[in-house]
Amino acid sequence: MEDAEITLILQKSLSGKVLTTAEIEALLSIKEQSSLEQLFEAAQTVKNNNFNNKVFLYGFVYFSTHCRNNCSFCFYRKSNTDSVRYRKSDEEILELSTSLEDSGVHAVDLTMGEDPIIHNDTHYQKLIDIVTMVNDAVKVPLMVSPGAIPQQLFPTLKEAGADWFACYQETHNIELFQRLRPAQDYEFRLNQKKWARENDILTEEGIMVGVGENVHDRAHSIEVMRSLGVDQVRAMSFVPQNNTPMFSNGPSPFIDELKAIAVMRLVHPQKLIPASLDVEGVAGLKTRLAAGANVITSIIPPCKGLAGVAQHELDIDDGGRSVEQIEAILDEINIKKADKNDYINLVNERKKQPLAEGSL
Ligand code: SAM
Ligand code: MD0
Ligand code: SF4
Repeated sequence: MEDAEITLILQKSLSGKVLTTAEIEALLSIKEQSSLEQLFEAAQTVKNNNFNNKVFLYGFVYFSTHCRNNCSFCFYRKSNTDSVRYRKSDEEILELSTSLEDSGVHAVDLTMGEDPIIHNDTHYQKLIDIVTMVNDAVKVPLMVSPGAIPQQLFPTLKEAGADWFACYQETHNIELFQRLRPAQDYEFRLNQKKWARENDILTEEGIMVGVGENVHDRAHSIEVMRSLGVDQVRAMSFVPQNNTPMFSNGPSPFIDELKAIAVMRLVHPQKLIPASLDVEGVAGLKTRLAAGANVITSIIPPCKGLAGVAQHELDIDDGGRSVEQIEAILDEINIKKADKNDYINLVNERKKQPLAEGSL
C-alpha cells in the first residue's frame, strides 16, 4: 500500500473514527520505512494525549513454575523435563512482593503455571491465601495470573484483594488456539475475562505474535479485544523454547510485535499496553515504548532464583530488570515514571466504568 493511503488511514484513526478490519490489516502489513515511522508517530500522539508521556511499572513474581498443561509454545509445559521447576514459599513470595513495592513498582503481578497442587483443590485455598497475604502487606494494586480457574472463585479472589486478572487467549483463531493450548477450552478461557470483570476485577487480554497466525488473525484479535471490554491488552513475540514442540518454528521478527502494539494503541487509545521485558530484555524497551506501550512489565528482582516466562534468565540476575535500571533508560528518552497515586486512581476509575455494550 502507498504511503499516502496509510496517511489517510492514520488520519481517520486520529480523528477518532473506528477503523475497519481491512484498514487494521493494512496497518499491520506496512513494510515501507516511511509508513512505519508514520504509524509509530501516530501511536505516540495517541499515547501522549491519553497518558501524558508517563509510564507504569509492574513487578513480576513467577511464584510457581509447575504446570499441568502442555501449551506447545511454553518452556514450563508439563512434558518439558528440561525446565526449571520451583515453588516459592509464602515467606519468599511476601519478601519478593514487598521488595518490589519498596523499589517503586506501581503493581505486583503474582503469576504461576497451572500448578496441580493449587489447581487440584476445588477451593484454590493456597492461591487465595497467597493473594490475601500479599494484599495485607503491600499497598500497590495486585494482578493475579493463575491460568484458567472456575467461575465461582472470582468473588473470593476479589475479596482476597485481586485488582487485576490476566489470562491471554494468545489468538482468537479457535483452530490455532487448540494447537497452541491442546486440551484447553477456548470459551472457558475467554470467560475468565468476563467473570473477573463481573466481579469488579480489571482484566488483561493478550496475543502472541509469530505462532502461525496471519495478519488477518492479528487484526481479528485486535478487534475482538475491542469488544471484550478488557483494561489492558498485550502482544508478545513468540520466543522459541528448547525441548518444546514449537522450537523449530523459529523466532518471530520483533517488528511484527511493534506494529501490533502501535495498532492496538490506535484501536484502544485509553487502555494500558505493556512493553514486556520478557521478550528482548531491556534492549527492547525503547522500541516498544516508541510503538505506543505505556506499561513496563516483567520487572524482576535480581538473585532471588526467579524466572521469566519467555526469557527465563535474560537481564534478571545482573539487575537489568530492576526499577533503578529502567528509570535510567527512561531518563534517556525523556519519559517519566507515573506517580503511585495516578495509577491507583486509574485503577479505581476503570473499576467504576460500566462494561461497554456488546462486551463479553
Ligand atoms: N500459566 C498461566 C497461563 O498460561 O495463563 C499464567 C502464565 S502466563 C505468564 C504465560 C503467558 O506468557 C502466556 O499466556 C503467553 O502469552 C506468554 N508466553 C509463554 N511462553 C511464551 C513464549 N515462548 N514466547 C512468548 N510468550 C510466551
Ligand atoms: C510479562 N512475563 O509481563 C510476564 C507475564 C503475566 N501476567 C505476565 C507474561 O511479560
Ligand atoms: Fe502452563 Fe501457562 Fe505455560 Fe501453558 S503457558 S504450559 S498454562 S505455564
